[in-house]
Amino acid sequence: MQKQVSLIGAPTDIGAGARGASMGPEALRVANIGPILESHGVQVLDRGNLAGPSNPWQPPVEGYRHLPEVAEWNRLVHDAVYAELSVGRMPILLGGDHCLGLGSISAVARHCRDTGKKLRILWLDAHADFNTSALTPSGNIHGMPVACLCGHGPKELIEIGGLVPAISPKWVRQIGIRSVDAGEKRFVHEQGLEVFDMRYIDEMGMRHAMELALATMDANTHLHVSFDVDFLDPDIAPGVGTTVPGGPTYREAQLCMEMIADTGLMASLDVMELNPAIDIRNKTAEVAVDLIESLFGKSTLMRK
Ligand code: 4U7
Ligand code: MN
Ligand code: MN
Ligand code: MN
Repeated sequence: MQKQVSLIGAPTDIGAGARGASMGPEALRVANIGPILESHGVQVLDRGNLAGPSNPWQPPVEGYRHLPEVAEWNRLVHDAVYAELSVGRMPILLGGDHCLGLGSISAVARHCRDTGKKLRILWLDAHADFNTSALTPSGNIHGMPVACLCGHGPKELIEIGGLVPAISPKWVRQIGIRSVDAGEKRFVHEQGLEVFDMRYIDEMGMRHAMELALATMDANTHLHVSFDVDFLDPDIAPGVGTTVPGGPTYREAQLCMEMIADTGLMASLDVMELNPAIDIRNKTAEVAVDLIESLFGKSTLMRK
């Protein structure tokens, strides 16, 4: 059966430290995400954009910037993602900043509970996004979604998917990590997240990292990919608010996406943190769409 995909735009930078990720969904559409996926035999429905609170651009309060607005946006994302999964469609969340990974993945976790699927999450990012209000150097909630999903965060965020914690840290595989705050690092180790950082990828290669990251999946696995565009090296993807040098090259990123495609298990996707205000002629949006094509099997020509 033809794969049925729904695009959900979440135009906000409510959890970020720089303005502009709110323009991400439109930039991905301008880069032709819909038609390009259709050219790979996917049926695409663009659900348009969610409409949440505007960004008041206030300083953090008790360790969180814009907590009520972040909660509201995440509720909207949760409901939209859950609705698509419930009717058998594959949601692609077009961010928006990465705080919304919380709403998206809490919906996916709930769907997996409904259907008895085993959830695995690939978190492609320069950052671990495992801060809490006590650990965060910025108060920006886009640095906290993984911790919130694992039950470490404020009530209004951790309860969004109905069950606390929404996920176990054991279900998460992080790839491309190269910027983790001091307290956050201790917490990542303590909670036992599986992290394939850039040092690991340098030494062992992307292929080996992905083989291990994908190893425990089986036919009953729902694979969720949360793609923070700052995962990529800033040379190929300058259009993000929090660039960190030394990320995966174009070829390494392609291999990562191709190996995910080969599993045939990806059932939901977030494309986050693209910031067109910082981009150069939509180059980062285009590279993101190019990599998403590979996630949908673009490069399998030689294998079939
Ligand atoms: B992203 C940071 F301090 N760790 O918490 C923080 F370096 O979704 C960055 O991965 C978080 O882009 C980046 O503010 C969040 C910082
Ligand atoms: Mn992130
Ligand atoms: Mn990041
Ligand atoms: Mn970022």
